[in-house]
Amino acid sequence: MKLVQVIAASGLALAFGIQAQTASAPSPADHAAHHPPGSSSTPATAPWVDAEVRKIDTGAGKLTLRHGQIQNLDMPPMTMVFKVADAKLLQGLKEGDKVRFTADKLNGAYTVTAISSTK
Ligand SMILES: [Cu+2]
Repeated sequence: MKLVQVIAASGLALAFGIQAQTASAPSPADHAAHHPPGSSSTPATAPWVDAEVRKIDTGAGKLTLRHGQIQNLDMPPMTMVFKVADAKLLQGLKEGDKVRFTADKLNGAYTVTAISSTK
């Protein structure tokens, strides 16, 4: 009985490829989400990062964030200035707000592509 199960499992693993052997619960969609391509052409998959708003410059479309690790940009926690993809993203934000945001490198500039207050 046990041998039959092992054989069946091996068959499954072969059918689904090598990855099925290493993952206890294979889920191709989730797996892909944890490994974004890392290119700047995929802002939709950028992970949310916790941050605190330090400064807002609505006129210039910039804001200063004290942010945590940004995995898709391979950036450690720091305080820095970001451009915003759309000035509308700054609406409703104020200095000292706790936020979550996604960022990407667009046209060579670190840019906030989405941001929301976490209060
Ligand atoms: Cu940074």
